[in-house]
Amino acid sequence: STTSTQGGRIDFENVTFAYEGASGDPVLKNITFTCLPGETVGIIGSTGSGKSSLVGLIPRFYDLSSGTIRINGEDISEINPKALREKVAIVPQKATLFTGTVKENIRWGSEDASLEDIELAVKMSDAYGFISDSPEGYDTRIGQGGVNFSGGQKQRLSIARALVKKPEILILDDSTSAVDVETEARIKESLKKYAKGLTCLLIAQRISSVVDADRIIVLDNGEIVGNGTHGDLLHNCPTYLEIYQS
Ligand code: DGT
Repeated sequence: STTSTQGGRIDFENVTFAYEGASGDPVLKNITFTCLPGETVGIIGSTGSGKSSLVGLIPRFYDLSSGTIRINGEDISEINPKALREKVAIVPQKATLFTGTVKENIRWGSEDASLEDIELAVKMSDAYGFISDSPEGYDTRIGQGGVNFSGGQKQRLSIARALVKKPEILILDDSTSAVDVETEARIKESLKKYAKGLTCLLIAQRISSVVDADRIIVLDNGEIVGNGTHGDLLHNCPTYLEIYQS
């Protein structure tokens, strides 16, 4: 069995964005790019370059100052919030788990997910091992703030929570920063295998997390300064080369 294989197309058209009340330059300037259904697109750039702000616009955490974002051709400002939530799953930088069981935490927001859906989601996020190692399995209680889980385990649980929704678009905002390189590779492998058509946006700090993406978008100070494969960017994007060599 697989999760949703219908990936979503994303189009940013001349998107400019400033936080409400903030003065100075907008955080994102004239952003234009497309992600095709099923593509994995990395987003890289220094701290404060606008990566989290950019992906936060897709589930409409914030309103654009100007420009348009489309999902499968439809302007996101015209998609009803519930439908948008079903299409786009975002795993934020800081995983937020609540006191409750593992199962409740994974099901949060997708209450009718079957045990089978949950099982597939935890397999894809590489959480199956530590959940089944625990005597209470899915009924293991998560303490306040998830104190009884490591940072990497919490990230894997929140990736499972996103996957169980069977989204068309999965956004991982630096969501594997606390897992080791082997685990990260396993998660990417199983996403490729089980969530074939899923469109993935992957914010990363380390280049190694995005080298094998179909494309990588490079942000610098709120602007796109590169958009291509790892090989392309090494040749034609000084900012990328700089991150690579740092
Ligand atoms: P990171 O996560 O440290 O790698 O940085 P990015 O690339 O994800 O950047 P981002 O989008 O968090 O921040 C871009 C700029 O926007 C930066 O100057 C900080 C500012 N900013 C971020 N969040 C907010 C917010 O909630 N309100 C205001 N006024 N400014 C914000």
